[in-house]
Formats: sequence, structure tokens, C-alpha cells
Amino acid sequence: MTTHPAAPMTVYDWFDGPYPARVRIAIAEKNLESQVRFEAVNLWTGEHKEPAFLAKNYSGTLPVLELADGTLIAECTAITEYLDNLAGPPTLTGATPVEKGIIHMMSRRAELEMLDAISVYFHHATPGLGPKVELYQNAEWGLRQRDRALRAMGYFDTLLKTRPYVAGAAFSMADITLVGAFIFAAIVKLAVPAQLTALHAWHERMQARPSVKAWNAMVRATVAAA
Ligand code: GTS
Repeated sequence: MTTHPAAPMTVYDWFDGPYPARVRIAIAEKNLESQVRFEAVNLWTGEHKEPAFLAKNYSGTLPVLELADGTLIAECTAITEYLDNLAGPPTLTGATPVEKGIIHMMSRRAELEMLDAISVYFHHATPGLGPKVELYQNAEWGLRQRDRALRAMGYFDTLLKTRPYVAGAAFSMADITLVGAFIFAAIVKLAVPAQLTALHAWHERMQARPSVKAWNAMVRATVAAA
């Protein structure tokens, strides 16, 4: 993904973070690449916990979207909703009331049961981002959340036997959230059991989408250039 220095919106993120990936994929799905520049905030040195960044996002997490007038929007779901309504008809967060409700529910479920659970496992039951950032760790809580994520994989496998996408007939923000969970699972080396064939088949279809391919290519290129 090319970064445009004069673009009207800024995304503060870290190039291979699973949550930042959600917003980068949404930007590509909406063809908004030329409207956005990216500014790196280094998670590994704890830059996201320093006062300058906390002034942009109280929660001290990435990503954050900054609009040309200085408005700040944090939280992947909120950023995706904004971008989806900004450009063309909403394609990621639903057009009708029922679509919006189902997509929000399924995205939240993918978040709570899998992505956030894996994140807690990473921060609590592994070295996480290192001692400078991980000031409190509770390994037992982390391991419980890892098991929660493993259970959720079974749930999403069953669900995807009956529908092509997480929220039903069409690709949506809920699929992007689950892609983020797979990215985090790969980082923490949490294997998705081979017998979950519907989940694996869905993931392969996601990997073929131009938005996800572009993200994978950007990560490979950034790592190679480092
Ligand atoms: N609910 C937030 C959202 O949806 O934006 C969660 C964001 C989040 O946890 N971001 C991670 C973070 O800032 C980035 S990454 O793990 O995907 O790379 N983590 C740093 C920390 O110290 O928690």
C-alpha cells in the first residue's frame, strides 16, 4: 500500500499489527488508498503508551484515524464504519437496519471470542511486547483466553458450513475482523485445527481478495526492507 504524504487522512498504526490490518484492509476494500497516509507508532518500544500518543487515543492502542480537521477516531469498528459511509454506499457495515445489526453482532463476536481473546493470550501468557510495555501479566487469564479462541474456531467453522461469509451472503466488516484474528493467531503460533475445513476454506477465499493480498505483500516488503 502506497503512503501519500499529502493525503487528507492519517492512520497511526504499526505495519503488521492484526488490529491495524483490519483498517488497512477496509481502506483497500473501499479504494481509499490515495486518501490516507500512514504514520508508524512503534508498539515494540512502547510509543503507544507515551503521552504524545495517549493524547490522540486515551486507550493507548492502534490504529487511530485522524481527519484533516484534527478529528480523531479510534477503535477498528468505529474507523471502519466511518470509512464505509465516507466513500460510496456502505459495503462493509451493511445498508439496511437488519444487515447493520447482524454485521455488527458478528464482527463483535469475532472480536470478543477470537481476536481479543488471542490478544489477551499474547499479552498475558507470552512475553507479549516485552517488559517495558507488559507491566501486568496474568498467565492463567491469558491461557483461558487462548482456550476461548480455540472454542471460537469451532464455532466459526460450524457457521461457515452454512454460509459463505461470517455475516451471511456478502463479505463484510465481520470477515475483516476474523481475518485479523487469523493474523494474530499466526503471530502467536496458535494453530487452527486442520479438521476445521470450512474455516480453512473461508480463510483461503479471504487470502485471494485483493485487499488481503495487498496487506500480505506490504508486510513482506516492509520486513524485507528492514
Ligand atoms: N479495541 C481496539 C480496536 O479495535 O482498535 C483494540 C486495538 C488494539 O488492541 N491494538 C493493538 C495495540 O495497540 C495493536 S496490534 O496488537 O494489533 O498490533 N496493542 C498494544 C497494547 O499495548 O495493547
